[in-house]
Amino acid sequence: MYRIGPIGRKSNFHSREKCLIGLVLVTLCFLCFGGIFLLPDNFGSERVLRVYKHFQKAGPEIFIPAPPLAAHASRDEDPHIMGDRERLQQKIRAELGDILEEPQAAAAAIGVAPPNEAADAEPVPVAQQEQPVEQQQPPLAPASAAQPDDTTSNNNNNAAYAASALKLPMGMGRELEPSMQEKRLKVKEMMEHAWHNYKLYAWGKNELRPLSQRPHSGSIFGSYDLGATIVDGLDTLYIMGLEKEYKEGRDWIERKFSLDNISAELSVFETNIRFVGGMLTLYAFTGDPLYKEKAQHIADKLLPAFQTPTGIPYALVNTKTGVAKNYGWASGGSSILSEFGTLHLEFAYLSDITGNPLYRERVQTIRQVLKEMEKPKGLYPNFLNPKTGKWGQLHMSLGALGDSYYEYLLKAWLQSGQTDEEAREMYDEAMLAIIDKMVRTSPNGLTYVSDLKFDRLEHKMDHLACFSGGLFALGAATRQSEHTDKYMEVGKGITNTCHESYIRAPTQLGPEAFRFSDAAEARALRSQEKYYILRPETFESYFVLWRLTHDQKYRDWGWDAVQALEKYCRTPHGYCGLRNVYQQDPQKDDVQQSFFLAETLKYLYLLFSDDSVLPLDEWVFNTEAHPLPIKGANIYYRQAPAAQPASNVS
Ligand code: DMJ
Repeated sequence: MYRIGPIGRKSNFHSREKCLIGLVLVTLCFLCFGGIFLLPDNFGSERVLRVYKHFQKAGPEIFIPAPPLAAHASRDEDPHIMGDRERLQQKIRAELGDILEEPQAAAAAIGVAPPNEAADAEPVPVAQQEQPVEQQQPPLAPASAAQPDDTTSNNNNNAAYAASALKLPMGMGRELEPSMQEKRLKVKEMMEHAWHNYKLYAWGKNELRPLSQRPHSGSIFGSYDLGATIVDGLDTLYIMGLEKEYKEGRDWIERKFSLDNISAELSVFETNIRFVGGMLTLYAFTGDPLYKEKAQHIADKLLPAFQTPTGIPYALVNTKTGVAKNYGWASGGSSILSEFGTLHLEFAYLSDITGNPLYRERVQTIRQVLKEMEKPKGLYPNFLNPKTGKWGQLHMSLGALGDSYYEYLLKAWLQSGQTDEEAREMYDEAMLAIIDKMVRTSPNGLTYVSDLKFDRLEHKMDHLACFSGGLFALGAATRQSEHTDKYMEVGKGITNTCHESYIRAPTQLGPEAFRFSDAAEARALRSQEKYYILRPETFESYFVLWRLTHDQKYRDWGWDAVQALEKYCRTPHGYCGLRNVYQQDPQKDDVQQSFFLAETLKYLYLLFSDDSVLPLDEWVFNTEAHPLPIKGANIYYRQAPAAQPASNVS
């Protein structure tokens, strides 16, 4: 590409001057125009303006009372719904006072707030949140007892309409015994520390370098201003009741977040789990249409990657040109199982809230390809060529390159309200093959899951595979079958082994990968496996096992980890990973990963919260720990009232 330099350019002072004058005039106009919008508070009565704004937001419902709720959502039957509505009504009463007496009375009489008003209502103040859960969040009925159609009927949108007016209360949770409350508050303080330093030194960039006190541009999202830490961390702020910080993040997303006009080569997988997943959770929590729009905007940018002969997407897509490709290093142009197999939850939910079936169709195609493929020994290799539809190298793993594919099989079934039987069957088949061919016990009785390369077991476990303790246990807890006990035994065993990998290091933090040999058990042997980058997987399993067993040891292990994070990873300006967990005084890596805010701190916080905070029979966590609602069991599912034709974006 050639550019004409200053010497070759014809000088033209007249047009430059004209440009300058034009610029000055445009700036002046802009200032006058802006002034008009800044002034209203100063003229006329503020009260009139407030009423005007409320009328604008509320729409016709403010005059026409909302229709009655579906039977199952009545005040008497569902105290969970009642609690939320009462809070919303209180909020509206406090805000509007005498101004809108009549419509409010009408809305209150039928037990529902005017929907648009409620959708825009401020979150419940943090001070009100630490109430006994009996008054706040009694659990909903399990999936089997729920009636999804009541909230999604096309003929009568009333229930869906009511659901969209609901907001998950911020910072919810039962009053805890003082020691647990203290632990929970400690994790919250860690989140504040991570967030405030990101805000101070890297706001709008993707991640923070705490030691250098500047943005981390080498992250997977590069130096583009995508605010990865904001989008990834926002639901954690919401759950913790960090209202001011949450609002800052929401505001940034509204004003700044867009993939238009940037030419970034994005990972389909990472963008999906962090950005689409993050936005979807925020939409479920708040009903704020901003998040639904953003989720769809991002997903649409990923769609060109699915244009392959098989429908298996490429790994990378350019947001401007739509050109997609795979990583050069991935087995002869293959796509990666853990990447193309970890889209299902987000795309299926996106179809349901937008009414556009396209997203679900895309992931269903992936499911069908995988279902019909012949599986060597019943296992899924990590690589699949999207053009030929053939497996690449026969490497199998529950760690890197494989992990979350298996996770999404179980979770797609859970998300569907346990109706997607195909997903559960595929999960059971895969996990039984893994137990048979890859799960092993060390001479000293530690259960681990090896990688399998062709016919050879590599007795090594990635830190990434530590999530599978929780996955096996969740599989056991959600269906009673002949495999239940085995799943639970393996789940507990793997979680115990991951804990061992932590406590065998002087830092009490686990390495990136650990091996089992005559020389060592649950220990990294190679220097490039000794780092810890603030990963969440072990804590994720502690959290799931705690919820399922209430065995105190999982909370104790989590608390030990909090102390280790504080001792070794905390710096005055955020949290860093470690280069070698086996050193007494390890060097820090100068990166505060966005998943530290999205996952690590969230799982630790939930570990010390009571079971009513995001109960596992109402929420399913995507692989980046963004909770998504379970269909039919969760009033925040917010399904769109009517299906629309497939968009032509593809
Ligand atoms: C996260 O981005 C997700 O959990 C992903 O599935 C794998 N690894 C990282 C955190 O370790």
